[in-house]
Amino acid sequence: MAKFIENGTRYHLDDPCIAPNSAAYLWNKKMMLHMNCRGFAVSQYMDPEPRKYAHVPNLAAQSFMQPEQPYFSHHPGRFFYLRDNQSGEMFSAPYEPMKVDLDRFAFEPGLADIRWVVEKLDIELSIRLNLAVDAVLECWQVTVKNLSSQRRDISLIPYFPVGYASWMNMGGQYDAELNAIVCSSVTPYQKVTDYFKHQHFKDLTFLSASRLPDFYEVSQQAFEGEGGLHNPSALQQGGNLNNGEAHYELPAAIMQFQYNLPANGSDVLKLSFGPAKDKAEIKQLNQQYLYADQEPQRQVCEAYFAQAKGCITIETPDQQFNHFVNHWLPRQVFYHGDSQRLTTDPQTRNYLQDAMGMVYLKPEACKQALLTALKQQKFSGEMPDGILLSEQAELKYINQVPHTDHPVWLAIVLNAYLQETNDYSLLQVKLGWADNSLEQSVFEHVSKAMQFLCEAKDERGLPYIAQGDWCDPMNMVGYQGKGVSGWLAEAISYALQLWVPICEHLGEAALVQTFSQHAEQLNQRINQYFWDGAWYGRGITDAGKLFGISSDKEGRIFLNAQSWALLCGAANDEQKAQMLKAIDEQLDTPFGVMMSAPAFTEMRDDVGRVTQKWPGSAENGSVYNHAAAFYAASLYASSEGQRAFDVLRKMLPSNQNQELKVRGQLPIYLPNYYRGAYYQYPRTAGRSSNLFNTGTCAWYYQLVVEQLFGLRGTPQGLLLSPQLPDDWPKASVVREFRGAVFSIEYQQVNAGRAQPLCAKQLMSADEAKLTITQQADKQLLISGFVTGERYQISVTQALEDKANSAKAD
Ligand code: CEZ
Repeated sequence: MAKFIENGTRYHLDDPCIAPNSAAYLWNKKMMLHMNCRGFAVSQYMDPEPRKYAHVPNLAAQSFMQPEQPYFSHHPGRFFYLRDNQSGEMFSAPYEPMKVDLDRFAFEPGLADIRWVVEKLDIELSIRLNLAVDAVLECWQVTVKNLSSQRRDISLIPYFPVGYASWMNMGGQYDAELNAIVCSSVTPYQKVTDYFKHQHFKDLTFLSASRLPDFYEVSQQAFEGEGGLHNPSALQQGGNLNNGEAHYELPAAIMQFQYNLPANGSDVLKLSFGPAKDKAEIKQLNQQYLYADQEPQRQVCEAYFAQAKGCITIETPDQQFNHFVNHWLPRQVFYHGDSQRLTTDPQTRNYLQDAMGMVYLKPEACKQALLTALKQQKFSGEMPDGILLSEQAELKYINQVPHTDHPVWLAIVLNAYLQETNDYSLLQVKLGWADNSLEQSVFEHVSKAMQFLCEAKDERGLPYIAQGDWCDPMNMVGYQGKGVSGWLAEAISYALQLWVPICEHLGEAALVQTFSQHAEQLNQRINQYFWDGAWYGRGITDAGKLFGISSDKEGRIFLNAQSWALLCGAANDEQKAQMLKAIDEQLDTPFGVMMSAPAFTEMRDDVGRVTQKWPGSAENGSVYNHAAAFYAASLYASSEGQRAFDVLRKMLPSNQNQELKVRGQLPIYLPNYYRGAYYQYPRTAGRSSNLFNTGTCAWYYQLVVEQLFGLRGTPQGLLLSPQLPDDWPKASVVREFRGAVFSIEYQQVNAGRAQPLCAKQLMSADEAKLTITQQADKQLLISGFVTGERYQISVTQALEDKANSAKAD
């Protein structure tokens, strides 16, 4: 049975066929590896742009990370053949390429490594993979164990295909001095200038071993022969590898190690796999990682992943949720915040939201990201489409397409930072602009961004969409310069409302006035132009057509337009009830809430590229988790805690085989989407993209901390306003906040309590006393705490009160 093990820090999947594409990921600041349970791998490293060192067998364009990554029999991977030399019987681990039915299979991704245990023919292979922390290098350790009571003569054959690196030059051979198979290539180019640009490229891919191989092969074709990867010719009839080389032939790093193991005997083999510029670099990497004592490296690696620790540890009746929130969610948040998704020009909205996640792990990282972003702001207040992270970086792909939402995220992220840290001094930090050296404060920068948003509007006072807003591929609503975004109107209103209290805090009365007024006007216009009777439309096209409305056959309703109407307060109670009903009826599914429905099945050229995506995939009506997280945020903001939790909870697959099968993903990360089009394409509905790049995790973390457990910072202290699901009688958390530690026990009681929410400090003799004051019905303020202290609080909430909150039927 699939489950969490080791106190939730590791997952265990016991069948490679339940969710064949399920995977785990490892990364360091220089590389990323997406490792599938059956052995297929997608890896890339930064140089400075993303590059590969193991390729598919034909030349593919370098591209950004793709959802629903397809694997095929010759897909790059890391595989181990095992042959009993007496009987000739073979199997491969982890499962591919032979796909032999195994006696035991365990795929066990941990926080800092990935492990497999495979058993067949009375041989056990334990495989462990981690990445070097400071190099582009995979460190493998394989333990071969004879489980039988007889001596065994066996061959272990690691097979690491390197693939088609270049049409100009590629090959490979065994290098005795390095004890490595070294494959070389020349990255193809045609412009002379590229020759110079490519000088630093790591065009070698190597596999070095801690032990001399008995035989090796570098030509994939020679290895495979007529038998194919399922039964390679080179290993048939007890044959051994031919010590062949690859001369402008597909290279693969294949070594054969002979073992003569006594009963219960075992042996350990270490391997390093990765790219290098030259032999000297391979030598150095071998010394540092392969031959050196592994313990210190292992500790460095664990220390790196240990930074992925958030500000809350939870204990609820939902064990799977606990493991996810305590370990895997902060890990994913940290991955985004620390690696910038392995891009050199992250989209501005992604960069800022990823930084928002870091607020709860390492606020300093968020601060630095904000400063980096603001230095690239234009003097007009406009934000660029992407943030350049190095001098050589350039805006690529989607960042060359104008989107109009970027400034919005500044207020959202800065607000989160201030709430958590109370570090208002950040607002006074001065910095220049992309096109003007005048140094102005962070406060002035963001106010200008808000001003810019207020001004980029048409004659109705609605914000232009240009070639997209949050929804990247919604590129033809306004490409002629007229179309507007309903969602953006709401998002601007919301951002302004977050910014106003900050202006107030700084005593900027004139700005308070301007921005509040603009937000109010926007809310009124949102109702005037976008309300369609039971929900809000998504935008108005260049030709003046409102879309995302009941008369549309496809794309009738868009979730974001509803969520943000709640967030910005444009919707009144009656509208809210109607919207929730429409969402329940048209968007909700067992796998989460879809982003729009019905999914487009044909191009709508006044909406754009989004309508050309496969119905139910990505932005075309999938359960797009980032949008679902916005929805959850809007539900919490309007006191719909139970619904909000249901939305969050549905983002995680359960451990049941049936569910793992449908989702095709383990509950160790949030994917950017699950297939939607629930009514149109029921067979594929729920299938995960298995893409772990997503703004969802930052929002999810924030919602858990600030809304679910209701522990949000204010200038005065810690605001307590939980919204626990009804079926949790008890829960407890440890929350680190501004240098103090709060252990909080929650209890939900049924009847007859006068107060909907009350809290008291549980004190030991030497403890300093907190002040807990009632703010509103369901809000208490905790103040008077001291840095470095620990406090215990007990919170009681009345359930009956919650039952009265609005619920659409
Ligand atoms: O990319 C994401 C973007 O990284 O799509 C989100 C957007 O808010 C994020 O900034 C919603 O549009 O077709 C495209 O260009 C898409 O934009 C995708 O690349 C999309 C993918 O789902 C990848 O994560």
